[in-house]
Amino acid sequence: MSFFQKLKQSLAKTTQVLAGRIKALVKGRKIDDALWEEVEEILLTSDVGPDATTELVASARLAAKNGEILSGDDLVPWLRSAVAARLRPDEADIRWNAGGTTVILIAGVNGSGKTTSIAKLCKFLRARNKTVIVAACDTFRAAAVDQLGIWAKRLDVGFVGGSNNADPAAVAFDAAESAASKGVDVLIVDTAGRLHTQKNLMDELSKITRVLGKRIPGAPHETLLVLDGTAGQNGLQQTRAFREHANVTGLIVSKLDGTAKGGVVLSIKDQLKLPVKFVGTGESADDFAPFYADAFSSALFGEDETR
Ligand SMILES: Nc1nc2c(ncn2[C@@H]2O[C@H](COP(=O)(O)OP(=O)(O)OP(=O)(O)O)[C@@H](O)[C@H]2O)c(=O)[nH]1
Ligand SMILES: [Mg+2]
Repeated sequence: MSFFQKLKQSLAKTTQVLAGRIKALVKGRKIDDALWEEVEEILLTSDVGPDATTELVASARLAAKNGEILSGDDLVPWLRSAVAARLRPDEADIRWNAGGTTVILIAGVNGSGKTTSIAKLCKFLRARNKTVIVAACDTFRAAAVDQLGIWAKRLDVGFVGGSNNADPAAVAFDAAESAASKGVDVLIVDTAGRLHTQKNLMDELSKITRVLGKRIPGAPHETLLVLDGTAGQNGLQQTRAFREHANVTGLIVSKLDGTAKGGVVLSIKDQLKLPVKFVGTGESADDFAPFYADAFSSALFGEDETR
């Protein structure tokens, strides 16, 4: 199945609420104020967020006035392209380190999907012939190290892990050393889940960041925060907190398959001004898609791929 098909499938719940309800609402209906209010309510239900909702509805009203939206049936395709336009500047490839190993640090709250997203990223990179090492810096739990080790073996990537309770920053340094000396393309660093209120854990994240930069200039080149898509607006709060401690460069939104609020990606874009780089669409290593605004928007509205 293509990335697009998976994305579309994982957004099915959101599509049902969003496009499904809008389509049912506008069918054969005349465009009036009452209709716009209902459209607004549907967008908010899908977690599109107040700013994007207000702006989308205002531009749609204008488009209707200008004759670009003649009947209710024109509305869904119009929204699809308006949403794509809002998200488009968000498209982003990985920030590659042209001079050596690209280091990607993965952070987030407990259970957000960090380790699984790393497995997915490994598979994505291996399919592009990149060599990869993963570092298990979640050293508090032996199970966490094992979980990453098992994925590494399965996905044909290198693995660096410390002993139980090893200093996570020391493991990060060893991994950077190993990746740089072997000329590996990408090093992905897994970290323990943490809350912004846990000061020592946040300090530890800063320390891991510093140590990586000591061995590989400019590292980490990406610090990706994994946000659980089902957490809705809480995810926005978490991101703000993490940004105070780490130079977050982008987001992975996981578990889109488990929510009807996939519109949260628009809220993220409005409020955080951070690029969404990948989305998680299920529990297996294949359930992952790079973020492209047009594809996302088409999938969100249940339409076919536009390019
Ligand atoms: N449905 C679905 N489940 C997911 C997705 N990503 C992760 N999960 C599940 O979420 C749970 C937690 O995933 P992990 O990858 O272990 O999360 P983590 O952030 O590494 O967790 P900690 O290391 O404990 O903080 C697991 O049961 C995963 O299978 C996704 O995109 N969709
Ligand atoms: Mg983990």
